[in-house]
Order: sequence, then C-alpha cells, then structure tokens
Amino acid sequence: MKKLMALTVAMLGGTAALAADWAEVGDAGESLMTANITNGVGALTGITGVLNTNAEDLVDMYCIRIPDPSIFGATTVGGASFDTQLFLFDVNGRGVTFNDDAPAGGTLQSTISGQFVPAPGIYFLAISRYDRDPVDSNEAAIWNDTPFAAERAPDGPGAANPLAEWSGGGGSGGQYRIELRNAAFHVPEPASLSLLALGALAARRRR
Ligand SMILES: [Ca+2]
Ligand SMILES: [Ca+2]
Ligand SMILES: [Ca+2]
Repeated sequence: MKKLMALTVAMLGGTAALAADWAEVGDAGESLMTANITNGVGALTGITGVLNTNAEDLVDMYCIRIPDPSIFGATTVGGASFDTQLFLFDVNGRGVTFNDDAPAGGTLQSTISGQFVPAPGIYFLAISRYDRDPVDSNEAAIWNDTPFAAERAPDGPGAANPLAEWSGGGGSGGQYRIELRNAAFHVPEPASLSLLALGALAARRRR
C-alpha cells in the first residue's frame, strides 16, 4: 500500500506541471460543429489565435472544460489590441455569459467569469470582433448590446434560444490571446483516469 501511495503522489506531481495554451488550428469556426476542440492534458492556460480583418474571420469558437465554475475566468484584457467580445455557450448552444468591455472599465477588451456557469462541464467559448453578435433562428439577439461594461447572462429577445448564427458588422480584428483561469482541455485529465485505475486496482486487491 505504501508503494501505491508513492506512485499516486508521483503521478499527481507530474500532472501538476502539465499546463499549456491552445493555439488556433486553421480558422476556428463560429458554430458548435466547427469550433476548435481543445485536445491536451491538464490545465488550459490560454488560447491564442487571430480574427483576420481581411477575411470572413469574425468569430472564433473553442470547446473547453470548466472543472470549477466558482474560480473560472477568461479575459482578452492585455491580450488583444482590438475591440473584442467574449461569449460562453453550453453544449446545446444556449447562452451562458457574455461581456463586451471589461466591467473594470477603461478598456474595449473583455472579461467573463464563472458567476453564471451552472455546473462543471464542457462549454464553448467564443471571441468576436465588435459588434458581431449571436442570434437565434429568428435572428433575435441572444444578448442585448448594452450596457457594454457589464458581464451578463442572456438578456436579449432570443435569450432562451440556442445559437443559430452570427449577425452584424465586425470592426477590425487582429491577433489575440484569451487568458484563462482554472479552465482545462476538453478531454479529461489523465491523472483522474489514473487515479480511477489505481482505485480499481486497490479494490481488486482487497477481494
Ligand atoms: Ca480565426
Ligand atoms: Ca469590446
Ligand atoms: Ca454586441
């Protein structure tokens, strides 16, 4: 048993060092079906990509995991030089939270938290060039435009409905880095799988 515990500690120690950014692959899409799926292990510390002003590159969407909503956060403050918007959707495409200009004020970049995230799990994070906004199948806005400097749960006429498409013009874009706090890659961490395997092994030994 002592050996098993030492092995567990070693694996946890090794996993703690696993943390990385995700770099956009190709051009991330703007729907659940075409989003970049972040594959990796451990903590997802950020996402780097580009919203190209000279292309139809108005929205990039990424599939991530949120292990603990109470400490989750995402921001483009300090990570982009253009006017960004950040959105979070659930796996059914329904809006969770949104911010245009960070609530702290004095910036056109965006910050969201886990305050409106209902449970740990898989979510879709989207960045857009202001003022490209998500709408439902009737072209009703899922979020209102204002107030700009507030993080809000869906409050538009289409608030209750899933994302169908995006609407409105995009201002200039550029390269960005979305800094993430307490987010994880889409796939489960191997540590939790290993611990499950170790648990199963220990249970088998007790028989
Ligand atoms: Ca892109
Ligand atoms: Ca903004
Ligand atoms: Ca907007």
